[in-house]
Amino acid sequence: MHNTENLISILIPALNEEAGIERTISSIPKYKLHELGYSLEIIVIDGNSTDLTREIALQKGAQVIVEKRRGYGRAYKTGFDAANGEIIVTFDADGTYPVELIPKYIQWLNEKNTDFITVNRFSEIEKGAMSLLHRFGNKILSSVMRLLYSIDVRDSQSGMWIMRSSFVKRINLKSDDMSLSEEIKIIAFKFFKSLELEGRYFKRTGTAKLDTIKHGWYNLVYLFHYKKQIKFAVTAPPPPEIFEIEPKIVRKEVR
Ligand SMILES: Nc1nc2c(ncn2[C@@H]2O[C@H](COP(=O)(O)OP(=O)(O)OP(=O)(O)O)[C@@H](O)[C@H]2O)c(=O)[nH]1
Ligand SMILES: [Mg+2]
Repeated sequence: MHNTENLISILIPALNEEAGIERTISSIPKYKLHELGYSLEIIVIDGNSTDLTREIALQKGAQVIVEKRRGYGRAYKTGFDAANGEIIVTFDADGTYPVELIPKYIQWLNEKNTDFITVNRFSEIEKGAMSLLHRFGNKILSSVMRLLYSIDVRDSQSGMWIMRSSFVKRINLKSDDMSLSEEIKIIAFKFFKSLELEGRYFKRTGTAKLDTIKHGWYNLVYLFHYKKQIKFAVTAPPPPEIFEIEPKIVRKEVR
């Protein structure tokens, strides 16, 4: 990963999302972001889909990386390694997240000098976008996360994040599964300057990859398990550049 100024990397994990990938990529406000002085790279991390996801993504101008190893978290770790932008934005390939708000979120990232922003889906949920069970499970996971880690996050499972590459370079992510979503927030809110902003959540296009009970339980257990891992979450900051070190002036008495 090298760092390119004014480049935004948009990362979209996708597993059999032929129904939603086109709309998701089309809804990215490319012109608005260009007006603000940014260029874009759109990277779809495809989990070896058996439908037309890859073909549609390429047609829409995205780069496609095939990550055969299963898992949402695995896909993101591969995507982070490939991203070249100084800002990284993530969301699902199913049309659920408020992609049209990216310029606003980037403004916040810059004005508040923030490392990581997560979007709260609960601020406005379209009818039918989240089942009662799903809502209940999300609330429990978020409450447990707040209690265990003393961080103020309402939506622990949101998958839309806006962050700096300098943040991504300094963190060690463990999870290969859906629990990567809570892990990245724990690290961001405990050790970096982070914000949770109002968002929206729309009804999904295509079929869910999430098994509510299985992933819900796994993510709950992960919150407890991660307590022992958190000490490995952040790597030391890079050493200061040589020119930042104050030169020592040694005076020799001249007789
Ligand atoms: N590459 C890759 N992508 C995945 C994998 N599992 C899920 N995804 C993608 O990750 C995103 C999140 O999965 P979803 O099924 O939408 O999970 P969710 O958002 O919690 O559930 P919904 O509210 O039903 O959308 C989607 O874009 C999926 O296609 C995987 O194993 N590999
Ligand atoms: Mg989704």
